Amino acid sequence: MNILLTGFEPFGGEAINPSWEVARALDGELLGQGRVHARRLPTSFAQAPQALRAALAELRPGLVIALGQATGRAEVSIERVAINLIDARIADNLGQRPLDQPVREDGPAAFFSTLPVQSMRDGLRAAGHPAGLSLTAGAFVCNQVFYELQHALQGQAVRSGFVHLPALPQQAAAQPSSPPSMALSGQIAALRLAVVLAQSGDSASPAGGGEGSPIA
Ligand code: PCA
Repeated sequence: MNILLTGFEPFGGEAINPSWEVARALDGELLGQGRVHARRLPTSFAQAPQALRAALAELRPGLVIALGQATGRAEVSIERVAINLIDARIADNLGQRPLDQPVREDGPAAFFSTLPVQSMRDGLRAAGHPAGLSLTAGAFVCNQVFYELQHALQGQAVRSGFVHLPALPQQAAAQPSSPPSMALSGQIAALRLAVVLAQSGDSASPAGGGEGSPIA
């Protein structure tokens, strides 16, 4: 089985993005039932969905976890819901700042993650990795990619979802407010385990969002 792990290029004037550093560190690893394939997505509303769809078509993955950076979060943040809204707080890497638009004109208001989000959180915490569930991936490029991912795979027995990562220590140190951070080695270890945890457990959320059956 192919496992697709995506990360984003740096954005917002920063030189590094932990999401891509984590994805590329795990590229090629055999984890659980599959092999990780890392792909870097542009932090661009115009380009990211196309790059995501190209990776899905190329790899036909059995599991997809998209990663992004969320400065200010203190834990590995497992997203539960993608919303049909783009409302950019800052410009993307092509200078675009769309406001109050749907991701897809014809799409539903939201999609749930089909990852086993609770058992991923519990397994990460039991192994000593700070982790939690989040009810919003924001309204920037990460949420757009999460929404497009769930839209592309709806009705398929492929688990998919999104995980936001804290800033790296050097990113936090460069900001006057010193937001929370997590070392890259800790982020990599947490995601290595998260990829394994995502392959077992029950993916059906109480609100109904998953296929419900573990990956064989
Ligand atoms: N984080 C941004 C986009 C790219 C990234 O890593 C977000 O949370 O939308």
